[in-house]
Amino acid sequence: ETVRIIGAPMDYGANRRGVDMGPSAIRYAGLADGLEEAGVDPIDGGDLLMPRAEERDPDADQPSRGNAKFLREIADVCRRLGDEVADTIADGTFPLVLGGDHAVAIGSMHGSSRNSDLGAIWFDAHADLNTPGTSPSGNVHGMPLAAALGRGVFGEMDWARAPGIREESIAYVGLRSIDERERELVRESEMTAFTMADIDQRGMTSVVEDALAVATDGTDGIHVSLDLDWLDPKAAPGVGTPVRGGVTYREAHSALETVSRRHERDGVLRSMDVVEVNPILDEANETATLAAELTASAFGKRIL
Ligand code: DIR
Ligand code: MN
Ligand code: MN
Ligand code: MN
Repeated sequence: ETVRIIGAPMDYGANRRGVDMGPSAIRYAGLADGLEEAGVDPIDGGDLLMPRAEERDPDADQPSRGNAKFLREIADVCRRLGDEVADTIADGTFPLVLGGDHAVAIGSMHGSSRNSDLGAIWFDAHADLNTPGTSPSGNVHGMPLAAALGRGVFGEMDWARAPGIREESIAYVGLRSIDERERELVRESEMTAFTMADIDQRGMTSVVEDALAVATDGTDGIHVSLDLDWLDPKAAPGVGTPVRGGVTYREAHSALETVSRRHERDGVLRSMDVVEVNPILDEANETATLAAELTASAFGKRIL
């Protein structure tokens, strides 16, 4: 299969600068070689162009912006990214989106679900269910799932709801940091939430098999969104919002190998994001290297 790498060097959605260098760092860490070793054919679609955050006003006025920062800039990038993801799929190619902060997932899920029912697996420490009205931080990287599900009002980005995504087809894996307003939503929603405690009790492979069952049930394919802060900060120090008690290096590989085994069997994977790598906060590009390795695992790279 052919994988098209789409760089989305966006850092409007996180309050730490540097995540815009993620796509460069992940490429430098050997992403294309890893994908070739996994047996897929990578092509590099380059990076989406966007203004630097310093050139823009995070609080520019627009109706129903709430406290969301850079909403206009994020809307512009996500609209273009959505089109590129949809075109990539229409060409019979797999879109692999490199962030940038997690707000890019608004674009990738919109593009990936335009003509089909899409499930999603959210590998993240966080629930990403805040809205411009509820977010404690105003950072849109904590809101992409709310936007994709049509929850909350996102100013002029009122198109953000991903057309083919339903709550019951979404599974979280590895949750451990949830804001007060999000906790209620996760409990009440029809989404399936596997927390770190579930991984402790049941092991990663079994949890991810269940997450795959949720995301593939009644859908045409799945989106995998991999936020590197899912991992423990010891394994992935280069992220803006580290949370201790995360997934280990081996558990992470096991999770993505489980996804790839299912994909090899019945081609379930439709699109993927790899987000939140921040090279400024990293140690010798370790987190970008891990991001590249985990992506290769998702596409079938094995030890033997
Ligand atoms: C936090 C952080 N819940 C927020 N979210 C992150 O700002 O809404 N998501 N880092 O991955
Ligand atoms: Mn996230
Ligand atoms: Mn359908
Ligand atoms: Mn996160």
